[in-house]
Amino acid sequence: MKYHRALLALAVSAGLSGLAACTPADDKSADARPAESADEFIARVNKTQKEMTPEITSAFWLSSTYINADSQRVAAAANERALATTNGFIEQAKLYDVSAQKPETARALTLIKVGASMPAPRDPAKLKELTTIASGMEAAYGAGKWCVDGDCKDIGQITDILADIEGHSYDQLKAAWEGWHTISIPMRKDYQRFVELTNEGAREMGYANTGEVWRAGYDMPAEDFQAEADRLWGQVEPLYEQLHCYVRGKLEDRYGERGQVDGMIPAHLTGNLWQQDWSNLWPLVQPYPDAGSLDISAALKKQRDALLAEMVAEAGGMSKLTAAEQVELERKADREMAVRMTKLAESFYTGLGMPALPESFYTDSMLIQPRDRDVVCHASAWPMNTEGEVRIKMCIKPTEEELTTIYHELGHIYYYLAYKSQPPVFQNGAHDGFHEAIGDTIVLSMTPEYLASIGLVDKPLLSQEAVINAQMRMALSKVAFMPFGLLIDRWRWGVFDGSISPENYNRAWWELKAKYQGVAPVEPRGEEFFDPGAKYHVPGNTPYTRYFLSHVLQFQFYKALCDAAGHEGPLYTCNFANSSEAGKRYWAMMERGASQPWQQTLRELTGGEQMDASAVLEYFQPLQTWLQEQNQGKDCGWMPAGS
Ligand code: X8Z
Ligand code: ZN
Repeated sequence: MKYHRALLALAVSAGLSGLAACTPADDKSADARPAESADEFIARVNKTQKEMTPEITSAFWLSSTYINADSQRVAAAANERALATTNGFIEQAKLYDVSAQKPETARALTLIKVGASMPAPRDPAKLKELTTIASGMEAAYGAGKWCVDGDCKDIGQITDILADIEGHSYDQLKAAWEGWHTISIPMRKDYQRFVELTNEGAREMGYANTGEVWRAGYDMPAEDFQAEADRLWGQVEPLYEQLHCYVRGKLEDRYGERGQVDGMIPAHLTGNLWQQDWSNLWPLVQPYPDAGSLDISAALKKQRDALLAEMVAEAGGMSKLTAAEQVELERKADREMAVRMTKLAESFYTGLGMPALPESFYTDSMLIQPRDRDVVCHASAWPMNTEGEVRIKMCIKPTEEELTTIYHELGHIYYYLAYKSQPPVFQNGAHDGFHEAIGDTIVLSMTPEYLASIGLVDKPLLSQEAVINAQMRMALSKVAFMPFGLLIDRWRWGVFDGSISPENYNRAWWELKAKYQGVAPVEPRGEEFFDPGAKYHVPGNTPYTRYFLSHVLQFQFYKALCDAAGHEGPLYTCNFANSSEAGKRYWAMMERGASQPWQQTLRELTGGEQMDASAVLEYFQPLQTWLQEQNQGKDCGWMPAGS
């Protein structure tokens, strides 16, 4: 995701620095008062941001879609300039008495001072070092390959192996999982230095460390934020434990003793490199195989192959084509399929009454993986300027996971479009979890009925068994994700505050994985590895608690939009597609951007001011009951390492 670093790089997000040893409140002496009034200052920040954003986003776009030394240099230099400008703004923002300003100005001043993802040191040499390391780590991740005897696989190929649990042996899955985790070994030193440098930036602006800066961006005291996240996790933890117990049982049925490690799930057996989404275990855990197919990936692959067959027939048949021409046609089919999937997602949004995507979205986005160069395949959505020029960058394949990721990315895109009339300082999510939740809320509306309406599954059966199937499908992606969404920043907060030292990077990582997720590697992962670096958001420096919050918020949004759409009946049956009332409410919320505290924005949509996971539990109530029955008599839970 780029909005935190690109769009708002200047004034809000990319890096913060400030008056050393001086907190925002204690520097209001007359001689420190700047020449500009606060209103003039904010006007200048907005103007600068509008002017500088296109150049920065272009530099970042190039470095993510053409990984080489030149693009890294250009991106690092652009980032350096942006961060230096930001640092100046932050210093100046601290000179104003926020309480003496009109509300809009006060809000803008507050936003400038909080929530940076990359607090940058003031020392120019260190700033340059920081941006060089940042560009280098992201590029190393994007270009990462696992090579055996000169045969190299990229993240897409490795992902495909792990996802296909039926088609690979236990040892093949293990080799692929370990293979990807070789790419981050060289990042360890850089990451350590990155932590030192951003911590210095954080301290210069009056925070204890980078983690505290991250926690300060939620319109509540930074010191209360961890407890808030813990409270939400406490609400869903029992549901997660039931899902864990059931899935582990299925793995033990399949793999015997090797299907668990001290009650934990082996890291290479969840169908996903990071164990964050278990959807690919569907063939193993599907509750009622005869209660209707939900195999969306198969339907998408079939469509893509049909497209190719059409193209081949048009060209006079396969025998008329050279090998090179065949490859070209395959690419064309891949691209057309990616466009088709994107338009499907777009049609959900336009069906709610939101605008069609601008033409440039389709001409300028990167939808499939290029063949001739390395790119960062990790999906992201980009506001290229402050006026609604938007793109996504993905390596789309015809799978269910990719389809839902498109819906997710378009959530970011429509948020950008909705708040583009706000001044640039307010062009952001109410908080970062809101940004992540927009598209996922739509994904919750992808019920079997909706999927049937777009021709991806057969008309669903209306049995209790079909309900449990549908619930399991959602839980494998949503519930399985939650502890993962929490633990990444538990690790980083510890790294930033020094409680996790470089000698313990990997040990601490696996302790947290054990504690929250109940997953474990089947062989020791010592400090010769740097496993956190094998997850994009660590080298990419994207804060991650946003995704945890999003997984709570999206159920609250969903419930509110279902109410708006006049839905009756159990929450999990709601599909608000084509409801203009739901669309209106959603858009009105999105238009606010960051112009007011998120609590107020949440109230306008849902009636409440608190994040609350009770909608998650309401949604999954049938599955939770079912899981409890299935797990009866089983020895659920696990023994985390070190306990
Ligand atoms: O990074 C993403 C999006 C871009 S903001 C593709 N997500 C997280 C991840 O992949 O780890 C979406 C779900 C969680
Ligand atoms: Zn996202």
